[in-house]
Order: sequence, then C-alpha cells, then structure tokens
Amino acid sequence: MSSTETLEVNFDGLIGPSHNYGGMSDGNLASQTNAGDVSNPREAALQGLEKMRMLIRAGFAQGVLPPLERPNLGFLVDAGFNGTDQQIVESAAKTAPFLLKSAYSASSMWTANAATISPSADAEDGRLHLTAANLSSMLHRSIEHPETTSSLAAIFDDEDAFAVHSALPMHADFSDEGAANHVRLCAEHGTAGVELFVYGREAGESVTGFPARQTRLASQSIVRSHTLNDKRTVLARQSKTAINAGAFHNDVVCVGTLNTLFFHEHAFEDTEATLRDLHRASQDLFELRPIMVPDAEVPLSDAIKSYLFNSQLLKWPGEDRLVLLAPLETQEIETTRTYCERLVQGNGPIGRVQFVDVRQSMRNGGGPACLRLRVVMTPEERAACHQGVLLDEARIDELQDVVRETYRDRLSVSDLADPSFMSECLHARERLLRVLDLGRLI
Ligand code: SUG
Repeated sequence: MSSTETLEVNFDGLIGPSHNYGGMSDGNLASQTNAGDVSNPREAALQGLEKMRMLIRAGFAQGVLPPLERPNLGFLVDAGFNGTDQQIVESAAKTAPFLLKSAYSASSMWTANAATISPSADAEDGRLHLTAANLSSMLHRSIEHPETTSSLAAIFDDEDAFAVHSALPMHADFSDEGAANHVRLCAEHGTAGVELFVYGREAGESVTGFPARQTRLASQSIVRSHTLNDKRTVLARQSKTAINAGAFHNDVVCVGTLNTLFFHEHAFEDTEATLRDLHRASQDLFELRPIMVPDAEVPLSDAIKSYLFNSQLLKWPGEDRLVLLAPLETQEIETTRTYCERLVQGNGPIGRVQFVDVRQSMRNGGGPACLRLRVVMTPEERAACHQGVLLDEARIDELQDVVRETYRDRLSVSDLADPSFMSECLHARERLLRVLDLGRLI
C-alpha cells in the first residue's frame, strides 16, 4: 500500500454476535427464503474478517466499522416496554417478537448501507463528506442511523477534513439506503469524478410490488449537502423490473470503479439515457467503459440469485486489468460461471474474477459489496481519521480471537428471548471495541 497516494479504503462491517435470519426484509429474496434458519454468527464474522485479510495481503488499505450495540434497548423502550433490561427483553419476546428481532438485528454489517460518501476531490468545499443513511424503508434498519452517525463522527473526527452529516429526515419521501445506490467513476481515485445516484421512486410516488428503497429527493439532498458539482452528477432511475425481481438495492445489479461500469441489462429504467448522461458528465475527465451484461446471457433471476454484481471491483496491486471479487455463489450458478469465464477471456477492463466465501451474510442478501463502504482518502485524510479502525493482519488476528472466544456458532431466532444472550452480545462488542481502540469514543 502506497502511503503517498489517494486510495480507496474499504471499511467493512464487522459482523456482530447477534447475526440471525430474521426474515425481516421484504423484497430481499434471500432474507425471505432463509427466514427462521439457524445462523452461525462466529462463522459469519470469521468469513468477513478473512475477506478483509485477503485484501490486506494483496496490498489494499482496509478499514472496519464496529457492530452497533445490540439489543437496541432504547428502541424497545420507545416501543413501550419498561422495567429492567431483562424484563424488557422477556416481555418483548412474549408479546412482540418482531420488535425483539429488530432490536437484535446485526444488519449494520452491510456497511454499503451505512452512508453515502463523496471524496474531497469531488466536493466544492474540499472536504470528504459522509451522510449516514436513514434506512427508513425497513423497520429493523431504520434504527441504525443514530449509532452509525456517532461511529462515523468518532472515526472521522476532524471538521477541517471531514463533514459527517446525520441522516436525512425520517420520512418515506427521503428514503435513503446509502452507498448501495451510489457509484463513483473517475480516472484515478484522487482526481475529480462523476457520481451516479440511482433511485427507485420519486418522493410521494406510490409504487406497486417490492419496495423501492431510495428516492430521488434523498439523492438530490445528498448532492446538495456534499457540495457536488451538478455537471459531474448523474441521477438515474433503477428499473422496476429489477426491483420486482429482488434487486432491492442498485448494487445487486450494478458495480463500478474507476472508468468501468459493470451492470445488468435491466439495471436501469432507461439505460440509453443513463449512459448518455454518464458520457456527458465524464467527457473531460475520462473515457467511460460500460460493460452491460445481456439478459440473454445472464437472466436477471440468476444475477440476483448469484449476486454476480454485488462484487467488489478492484484495481488489484500489480495487475493491469480490474479484478471482480465475487461471491462463491457466482461460481455455482451455470450462467454466471460461464459469463465470468468469457468475461476474462475478452480484452475488456475486467481481467480476473476471484471468488470469496461470505455465505453467512449472503443468506441474508448481503454479498461482498454490501459488506464494504468505500471511502476514497488522501494520505492526509488517512492520517486524520481514527487509526484503530485501519487494519493490519495482527489486528485481524486479535479480532478473530475475540470472535472465537465470545460468539456463538448456532443462533436461532428463539434464542433472542434468552436474557443471558444480551450480556453475551454486550461483552463481545466491548472486547471488539477495545481492539479497535474505540471503547472510550462511542
Ligand atoms: O437491507 N438484509 C439486508 C441486506 C443488505 C444488503 N446490502 C446491499 N445490497 N448493499 C437488507 O435487506 C436481512 C435481515 C434479516 O432478515 O434478518 C437484511 O436486513
């Protein structure tokens, strides 16, 4: 890793001890299909940490965001429960198990939904902007943003360098799911780029079918607060077909990095207009290289099942062409495996596909790309942020030791009713925060 360059730092979510299959996300097929299954939080966290280790070994800068405190007792108190912590959990388990599942959800692991990020090279005020996502569409996710904002404020704690914005208003018109509906394209990470915001509906519009989780108003609000240049900003509508087939975020059907945009034929409502706008916005900056995957080669349903597009697209140190870090499931489905083989044989921008095992997260609809938040940072910005969350292998070892010592390897939804699980979760998180030197900060 070069210390003098502007780099894209991936901040992965550290998967929390209460990772479970709650079946809570309408429109997310994996979450619905695996509802009620027994999860393995220990394996989930180790898988996530191994992905981070692999990227560190390859020479990438890697960061981590800690799990949020779960259960979220404040949420249960707001929902009318009272008494001791133990009594709150017990009565929620009896009378409102759905609320208890929400309070326990480990969904903050999908840090692509934690915030939207604009690098300082794109912002008129020269600061790196971070807006916590309100995640207002799904109940269990709508309770993440206050703690996410505090974590970001603690990690990016220098107002000259960073602008941490709290979430947009909690109303359906402002539904915002963060970087999962945002792609930044550029010549090099450190030069001005084009920011693509993808929304599923207009404010006030009611849509039929699966929920469209991002509004155009939310995206526009972020463009304003991040002081982005309108000429270098593109807003595009996600296709209804994709949403109703289970692409609840744009990053289930599209990923981009540097000058390459890799997407499914049905990702956008109007592909031609989206590409035209992107070409126009990027014309003095770089030559856009779109790779559209035709439905005839990879049917939308296979794209969604395999999570082909929910991959990390990376400029791998020492390699000329980009590498697609895809979930193992992509190798197991015939159309996506064959497509990947053909993709790398051509002479396009993607030269290699590497597969990674994040099955525990995948079973809740979160692939490699969901698990990371990309933050483009100059050397000065890397020096100004909290150092404890920037990982090396020794810190990964320490985190894995804590996970092995404190996480369960079997968790079913009914286990959440056991009040002693609450102390287990709090203890595990406290130890993780200590490793990240965040204990006194959040
Ligand atoms: O919001 N799943 C998450 C998955 C998020 C994936 N992120 C991106 N595509 N960037 C969601 O639907 C399921 C939780 C449960 O059912 O227990 C869940 O929240």
